[in-house]
Amino acid sequence: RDHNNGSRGALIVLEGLDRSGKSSQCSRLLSYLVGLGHSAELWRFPDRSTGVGKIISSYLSNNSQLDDHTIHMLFSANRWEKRSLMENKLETGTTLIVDRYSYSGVAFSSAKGLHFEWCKAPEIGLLAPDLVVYLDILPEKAAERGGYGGERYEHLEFQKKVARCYQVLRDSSWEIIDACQPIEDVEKQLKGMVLDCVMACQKGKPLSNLWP
Ligand code: 2DT
Ligand code: MG
Repeated sequence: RDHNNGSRGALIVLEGLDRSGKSSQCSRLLSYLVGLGHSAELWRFPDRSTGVGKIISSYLSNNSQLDDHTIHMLFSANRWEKRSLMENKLETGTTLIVDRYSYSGVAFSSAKGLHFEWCKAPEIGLLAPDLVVYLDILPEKAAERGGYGGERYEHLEFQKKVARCYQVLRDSSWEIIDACQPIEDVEKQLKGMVLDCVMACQKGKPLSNLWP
């Protein structure tokens, strides 16, 4: 089955601290949508496969050092280099489930002390998500889950700052899910929100740009 009928796909973004469950929920969502006959893909930022992505990856694994402003702009550039493909996919009916987006960009860089509005500026003109879901978890709870890798930013003290920056960034359009619930409960709530969003986009909700 193909529910597409010439309508556009939805841009769905999951945000949250490290270990909040974004990646597992993204893959569950993908199987769910594909199972329903929708055209859907799972994307993530940073996309480490591109040239810019490789520089970012080396920075995150502490194999290189970069000025905070410089790496901020590279994260943004990494979204810009995917923008036209993203628009194309959406317009041809593919729904994109995206693991982190501009909100991570602003939250993580402003957590280092960079100016909030300065951090938002390079994101202007990227595609605005149709749905942003924040998987809400206390930094302490996320840390208790274990499994922080050795990457830059994967430390409780920094994650606490990131959590505060996400609070500043979040607006009334975001959906918030308590990520401390059992994984199946999170999944169930997420599926409902995502399906509503996919339907709204099929019915002609227009694409727009950041920041709305
Ligand atoms: P993953 O662990 O999800 O691969 O993320 N980050 C991410 C930023 O600082 N700026 C951004 O624009 C994005 C998308 C969050 C790797 C780390 O990179 C951070 C965690
Ligand atoms: Mg990580």
